[in-house]
Amino acid sequence: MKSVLSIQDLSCVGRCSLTVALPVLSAMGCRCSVLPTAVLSTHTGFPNPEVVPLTEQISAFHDHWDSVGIRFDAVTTGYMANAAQAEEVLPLLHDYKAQGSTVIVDPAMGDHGKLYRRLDQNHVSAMAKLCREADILLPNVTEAALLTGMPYREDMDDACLQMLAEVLLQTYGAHAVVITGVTGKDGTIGFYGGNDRGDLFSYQTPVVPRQCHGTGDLYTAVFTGGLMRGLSEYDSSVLAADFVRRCVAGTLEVSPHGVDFESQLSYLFA
Ligand code: PXL
Repeated sequence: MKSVLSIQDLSCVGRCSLTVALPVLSAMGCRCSVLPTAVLSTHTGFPNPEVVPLTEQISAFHDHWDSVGIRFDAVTTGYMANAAQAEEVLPLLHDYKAQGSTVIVDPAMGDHGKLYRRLDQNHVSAMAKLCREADILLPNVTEAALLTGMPYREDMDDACLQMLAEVLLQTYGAHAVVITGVTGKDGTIGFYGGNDRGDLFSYQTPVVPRQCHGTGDLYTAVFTGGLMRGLSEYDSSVLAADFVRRCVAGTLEVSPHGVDFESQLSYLFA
């Protein structure tokens, strides 16, 4: 059984980050371990959450796992509560990568052209350092723009997306980059990606016109599960995009509680 470590916050209410990664990766047959970098009463889409950062615990947990010889096939990162957390996660990614783990970084820090609440430019710089450790980078269009300094546009054409993907590959040195949440022409949504072998790839599926919270976290979890099954980056991305679409379509009420993925989990079983 493949083992995955998911490093991100535990938002107690609101279906994102670890409360999505854990059930999805379990459904996909992975042994999923977690490193909660912070505990929040809700994600930051709700007003005024209570936030308990666990910044000092990050290296302590890592040291303990090291001392008892714990290893992971893949290590994934997502939202960090502040820039200091990303700095703390950096040596951990470096070590696990050196031990042969596949490092997947979702630089979760914004959407629709804006940073999430409570985050600032320091956060972007700290996340950029994490991205340098990534084997695979999974930004959405907003994050790709923030990480490259290129202007954000809702409707990027293929030439623009190709440039974004190539600049990300060159700047961060990942083996593959998949830009998610790419809006296509005629009501479609999908991804645009590339890898260090020079392949470029994209995929579009009819959009379900609802803005749901936590879809990026869902995407990263399914993508990781796909990769652990031995699927290519492209096939893992298609699996993730189709699954997110299915969940959004099945979500009856758009709310900060995210998408109703639970009733769809059986589609991820082997
Ligand atoms: O889904 C991204 C995410 C994760 N965790 C927390 C968030 C957000 C987005 O707002 O606030 C705490």
